[in-house]
Amino acid sequence: MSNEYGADQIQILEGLEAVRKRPGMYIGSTSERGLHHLVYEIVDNSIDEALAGYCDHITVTINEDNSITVTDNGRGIPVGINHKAGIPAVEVVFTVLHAGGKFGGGGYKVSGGLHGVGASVVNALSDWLEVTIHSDNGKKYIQRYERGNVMYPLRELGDTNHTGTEVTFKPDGTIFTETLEYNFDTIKTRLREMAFLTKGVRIDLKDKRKGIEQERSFCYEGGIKEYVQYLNRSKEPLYENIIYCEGKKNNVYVEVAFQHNSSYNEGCYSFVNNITTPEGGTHMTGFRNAITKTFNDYARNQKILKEKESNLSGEDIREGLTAIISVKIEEPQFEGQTKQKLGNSEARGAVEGVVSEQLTYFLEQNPSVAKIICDKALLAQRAREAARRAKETARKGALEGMSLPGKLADCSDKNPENCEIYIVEGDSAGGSAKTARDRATQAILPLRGKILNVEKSRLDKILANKEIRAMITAFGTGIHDEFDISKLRYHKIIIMTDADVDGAHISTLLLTFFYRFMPDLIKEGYVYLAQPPLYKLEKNKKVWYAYSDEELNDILTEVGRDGNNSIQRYKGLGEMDAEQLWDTTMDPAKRILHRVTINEEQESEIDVTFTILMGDNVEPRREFIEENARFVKNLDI
Ligand code: TTJ
Repeated sequence: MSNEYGADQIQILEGLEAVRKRPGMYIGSTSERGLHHLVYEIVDNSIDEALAGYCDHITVTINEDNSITVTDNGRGIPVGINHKAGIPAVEVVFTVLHAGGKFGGGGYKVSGGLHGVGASVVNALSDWLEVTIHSDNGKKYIQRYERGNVMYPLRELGDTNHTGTEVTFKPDGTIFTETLEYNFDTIKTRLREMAFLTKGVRIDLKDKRKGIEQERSFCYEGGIKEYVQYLNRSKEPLYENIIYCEGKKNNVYVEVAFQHNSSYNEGCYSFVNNITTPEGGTHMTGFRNAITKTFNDYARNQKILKEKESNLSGEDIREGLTAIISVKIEEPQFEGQTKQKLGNSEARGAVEGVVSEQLTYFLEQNPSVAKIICDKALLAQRAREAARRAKETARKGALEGMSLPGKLADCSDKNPENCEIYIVEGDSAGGSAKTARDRATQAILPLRGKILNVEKSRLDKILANKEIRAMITAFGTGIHDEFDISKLRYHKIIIMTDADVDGAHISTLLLTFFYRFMPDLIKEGYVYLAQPPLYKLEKNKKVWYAYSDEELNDILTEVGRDGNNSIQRYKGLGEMDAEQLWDTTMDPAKRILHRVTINEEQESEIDVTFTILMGDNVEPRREFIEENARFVKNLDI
């Protein structure tokens, strides 16, 4: 098959009616997430052009009316007549389903996961869409569509002195009924990721909406090497080099970059054709196999590992490792329930081969870096031994059922679906909560003081911590590989802390622990934050509670601002008696709970969020807090 693909090579499939009838089938959902997928879908086309080597500048504009404009300086979508369809190729791209993605070999198309469905899907789900092409024949062309329908034949608009494509679309409000408003930060994060994954391409993002105008620009000559540097920006790298391997095997193009930092967490992220694969897959397996084998071989050869010592485990080598694994493959197969796992077996061999070969060479050339990594892994191995013993004790305890923590006031109902556990800051608030609770369904676990920061401790120390052990035994699920959601003893885990900065900090420490040790607890929606009131207002023996300044104002407006008002600002949960605590924060009929969720598409950002908020590195922390008005940005609280 030749690499020249023009007007004729587009296969023609279905009509757009099906897309409008069942939009979820094509873009996952019609929520805010689906709305944003429209943008990525269009940008993917320009990225493909960049990967083909013909485009190095892409702009994305959020217009005042929440329509989106994407431009690139590529070759321009072909305007010649497609002979199968008898219409210009560009019209096929926008009106025929599946036309955009599969040109049949000759290039790595971004296609898979939830997107890769093609520009016609975006067109079908838009109120209107306009495409302008600066063709290499020196002419400019335009066409407009409304809800997928052609408004007029492709129109020539005179001369042009450059090439490129410009698309503007306005999502259809009858399809996207939840929201039509774009989120600058969401798009920003995705475009930054795309820029890291496509080295050398400049992506500009502009928000033109009144009052919130802003601009960002991303361009990384170093590609995924710079991505690793970015992910480690708030950490302490163990060596200067970012190790980089690149090559092509089995028709799979492989790129890997990594660097260790002084933390104890692994942050490895994998991509296929620029699409994130949160569940990994064959490319990730190939990478892991390669580094495990290569480091063990090296450590044995250099006698860093003594004859009697057992091999370093993969986990030991990945302690504190930040890595990006990016493969480009012609026909990616996605597996798993959510299609987020790469299945192509040739990718395993390709990554394993490229990494083993080039890493072996790198270690020979850089013995001091090799030594640092081996030493870190050896320490990890020893700590893991100690942790295994601690875990064993913890697990035995849990199995024998004798070890529910002493401070836990358990509920009497034994059906987890009915049960909730309140994790409460401080013994005094814990006491009130124990008095206030519904004993049948609500358990209370008071925690003393600040809880251990799991970002800064090794496993053995974490598992020796009393508060941590109390939570693990109370939940019943176990941790890490042994985590078993079916053993969860409460279907609501509710963090209840003071409504101040310290309370927020404790909530973050707890969420960090959950995220690192029992991530599915958060991912499957079992974790909540309670919202205690900020104010109590009394007037003529009647009582109101306000959960925000705004609400207090509303209540004051309603009851009148006069001398009979007595307003109390709660400084902490401890200031409420049991009855008040029940009324305001614990009564299932009245309380406000916020479910904690994770956006899996942005997991690399969550990791950074935790590190910045928890770390000692003051500068990025201040920057982060200044840049993000909301508390923990990537946990949608
Ligand atoms: C196709 O083969 C001939 C040369 O150009 C190729 C092409 O289609 N390039 C291309 C498409 N560049 N940019 C696009 C594109 C850009 C946007 C914003 C939207 C869409 C659907 C395609």
